[in-house]
Amino acid sequence: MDIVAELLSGSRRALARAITMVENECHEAAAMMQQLYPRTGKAQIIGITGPPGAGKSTLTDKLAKKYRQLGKTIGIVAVDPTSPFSGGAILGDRIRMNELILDEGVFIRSMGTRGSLGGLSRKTADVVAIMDAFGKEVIIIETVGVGQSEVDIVKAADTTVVVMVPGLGDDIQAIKAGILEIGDIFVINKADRADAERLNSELEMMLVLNQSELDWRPPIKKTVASSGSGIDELAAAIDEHTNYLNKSGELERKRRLRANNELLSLIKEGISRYVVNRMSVSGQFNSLVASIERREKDPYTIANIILAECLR
Ligand SMILES: Nc1nc2c(ncn2[C@@H]2O[C@H](COP(=O)(O)OP(=O)(O)OP(=O)(O)O)[C@@H](O)[C@H]2O)c(=O)[nH]1
Ligand SMILES: [Mg+2]
Repeated sequence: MDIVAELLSGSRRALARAITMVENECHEAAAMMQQLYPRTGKAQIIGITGPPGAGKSTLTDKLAKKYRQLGKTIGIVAVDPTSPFSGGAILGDRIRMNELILDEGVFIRSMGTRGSLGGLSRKTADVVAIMDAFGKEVIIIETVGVGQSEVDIVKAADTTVVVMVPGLGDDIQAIKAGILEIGDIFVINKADRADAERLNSELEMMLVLNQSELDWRPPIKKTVASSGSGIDELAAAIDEHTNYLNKSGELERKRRLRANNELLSLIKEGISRYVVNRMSVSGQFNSLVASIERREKDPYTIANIILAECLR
């Protein structure tokens, strides 16, 4: 039986193997994704991001348990753009989900960069798609915040939860504009610590200043993930956001934008690869780069000439 058939019949081993194929940029991965794609689009996808040690894994663990109680099956992808390790290597340390690992209804996978940050967000999206096709009803992407990379990674999510903690010093400095824009829900975790109130009011102010035209006002939820306090309220806020996405047509818009970006980036990659392959045989590409570097030519003109040539 081929991997797609095995995966669709519910084999966890096939699921693990399919993910490894995507991670290793296996030759056959593209053909597999082509077959799986029509079966995706059913899962509820939640992104959880925030600074290192904010309690993302603890929250993910508690949320996953909550969804399990509701009878839903779960996929968890823990993405660490700062780590070269993948698979099971960091499960023990960074993912505090030991009980979940024993639950047949939960599939956990961690991903690192394997040396290159490029492509990590695409791979994450592919892993989510594989879990979706497998039939996971809720998929949680946990990613540690290191700037643009986590913003790209959580773009695969329908609902993004940004986790913050009090007492990190210059709290508000750490709330980068990009983070405010991607947050559908904000969580102040470790709300048992001093300064939680201060962070709350600072964040409230930032959100008012940053209001979008959307009808959704990102709520702020306080949690103590380690004790489970506030988890029900967080799950309720996620539900509310899901309802909002469905009713307002925003889910469709979000997914259309995602499809649009995905298609464009594949086209860009394809054209770049084609051009570079064709022109590097003769050494032409390198000599053009060199002439731009010497300021004999400008990149705008050269790019236009090359594009005109290859789209002719
Ligand atoms: N006091 C307190 N500690 C917490 C809370 N939530 C998590 N912790 C602790 O904070 C530490 C880090 O928690 P994790 O869940 O691993 O945090 P993380 O954001 O997943 O960390 P990375 O994946 O390494 O970025 C652990 O020791 C948790 O037990 C909380 O609400 N209050
Ligand atoms: Mg973690």
